Amino acid sequence: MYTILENARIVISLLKKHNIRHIVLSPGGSNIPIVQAVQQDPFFKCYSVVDERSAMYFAIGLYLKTGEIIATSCTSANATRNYIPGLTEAYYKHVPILALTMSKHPMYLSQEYMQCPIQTSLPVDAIKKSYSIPRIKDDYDRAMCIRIVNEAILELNHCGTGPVQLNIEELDSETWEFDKNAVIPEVRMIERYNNVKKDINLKQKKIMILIGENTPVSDNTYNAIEKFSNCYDVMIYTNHLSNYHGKYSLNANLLIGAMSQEVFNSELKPDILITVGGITGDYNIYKRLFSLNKLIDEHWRISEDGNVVDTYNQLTRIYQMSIEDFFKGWLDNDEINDHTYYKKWLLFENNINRNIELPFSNIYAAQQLCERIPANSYMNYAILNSLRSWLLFNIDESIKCFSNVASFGIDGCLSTFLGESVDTEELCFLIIGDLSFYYDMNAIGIRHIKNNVRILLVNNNGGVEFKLGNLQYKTDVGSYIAADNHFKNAEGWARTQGFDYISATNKESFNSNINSFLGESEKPIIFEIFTDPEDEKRATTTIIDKNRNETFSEEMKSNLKKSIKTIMGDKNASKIKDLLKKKK
Ligand SMILES: Cc1ncc(C[n+]2csc(CCOP(=O)(O)OP(=O)(O)O)c2C)c(N)n1
Repeated sequence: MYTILENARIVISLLKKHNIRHIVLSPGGSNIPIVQAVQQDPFFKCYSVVDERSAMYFAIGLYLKTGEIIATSCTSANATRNYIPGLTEAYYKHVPILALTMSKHPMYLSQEYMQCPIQTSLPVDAIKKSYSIPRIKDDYDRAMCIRIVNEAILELNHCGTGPVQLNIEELDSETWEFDKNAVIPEVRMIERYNNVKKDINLKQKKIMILIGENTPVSDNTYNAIEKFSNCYDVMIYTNHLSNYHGKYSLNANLLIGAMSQEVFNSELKPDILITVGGITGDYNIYKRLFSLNKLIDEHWRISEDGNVVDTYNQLTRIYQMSIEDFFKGWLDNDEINDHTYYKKWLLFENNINRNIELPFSNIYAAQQLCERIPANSYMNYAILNSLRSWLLFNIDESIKCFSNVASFGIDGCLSTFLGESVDTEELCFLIIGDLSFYYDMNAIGIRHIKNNVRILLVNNNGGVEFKLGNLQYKTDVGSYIAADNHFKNAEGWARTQGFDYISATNKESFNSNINSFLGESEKPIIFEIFTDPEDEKRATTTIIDKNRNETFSEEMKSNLKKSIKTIMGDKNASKIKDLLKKKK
């Protein structure tokens, strides 16, 4: 029998997994869910200390003798306050104590409700960090709880040891309630490593290395990743922002976007996901890898910050080290010949067709320009629609790409891009929508701008981002959400600031201006193209839909054929096939 509070049961589960067995308990009502669970479990060694001040000092003594992490648990109200003197001693003594505290639902705060002072307001020099977990109402709360409890425990000895608070929220009505069917759940443990221990046979695994936003890596790091990929069956998922082009890397954004989750799971899902670099800015791969349930065996995050960043809700290990050291650490004398997993990705990717008829749009511009952007240029994509449109296509490996995907603001795309452009003589391209451009338009007055600047301003009359789905069938999108009809054109402002200005309203005028845009110029250039939001939407659906069939697995294709034949008979099925061929 255990508490009905699932968040408390998750804490118990992870205390055991992380092998925290000494627990100092002070009496009270709010912490009954914890006390009831540990007192009946032989794994835990329980100590009863009435006075919380004494309990915390007692825990310090216990640590000094055992060298093990100590947990403590007290009730809410003033009990937590009495931890402060002991926690202060622990903080300056660097003693790893996990202080489990309890608090009421936040709605009661400052409402003259009983026993409800703020529980998470401990002094900055009493704990390294304070964490709090909510009551679990859905899968997202559960996922967050599991991550936070792991994180709190890992913080006890992260970059030096010290005390940490883990606060558990509850309702009074739940505190004394138990369920005889409740169990301590089996939950995912996250571990942190400071070096590589070869405790898993990676030769047997399908490994995906996912490289997020990244300034180009050093030669040493590049070589370490390449050598690692020779030893194991690796597929390196990149997009333009990864700035990485290796033997086993693939810009598979379109493939993943057109593929169903079902096919991804059965054909391309990795056993082990290794992530390096920053935010990917890539919703397509995010959608495939995030899951509330266990999707892959392991996710290892490699980062010198060692932070618990569980992007896909699958994190199992954090390697706090450089990317180079991590991959070098796993090197093996035997290279493999059969890169089956990577080849499977290639097979799907080779079916992708980017050479299709598209309406005049940002995606059309990307399709026409992607292979013509001169080698060694720099590119910046305004967030969301511009970035997404260009990730669908491949670009030359010598081109370095950036985007403000860290905080995803439309506010500074132009300024960031201009900052990049002043320190190089190479051509620098920005792809930007009208709201983002006009937001930051004063930046084109910056004195340092040079003639290497090329801005493709996609004026689709507001934020097309909000018109790509079906929102417009539910509410008025144009007036306030997408902010239509604000900005006419940039010509006057561009010329005033010494830019050359060219524009296009259709494919013909666009194509006829490409050479001027890509070529030498004495002035920086703004190329403003005027597109229709409906065409932008059509372009997005067209390129995804045309590639959807290509991302069916062979097995699914043959099952589909069989069921069509069963339903329609051989004759009709072949008629349909002919019709479809003609349509293509
Ligand atoms: C500073 C800031 N304000 C608001 C937003 C919300 N937002 C995201 S995309 C977008 C529309 C951008 O429109 P535009 O630049 O014209 O590009 P389009 O989607 O039309 O390609 C907005 C307002 C944001 N990301 N950052």
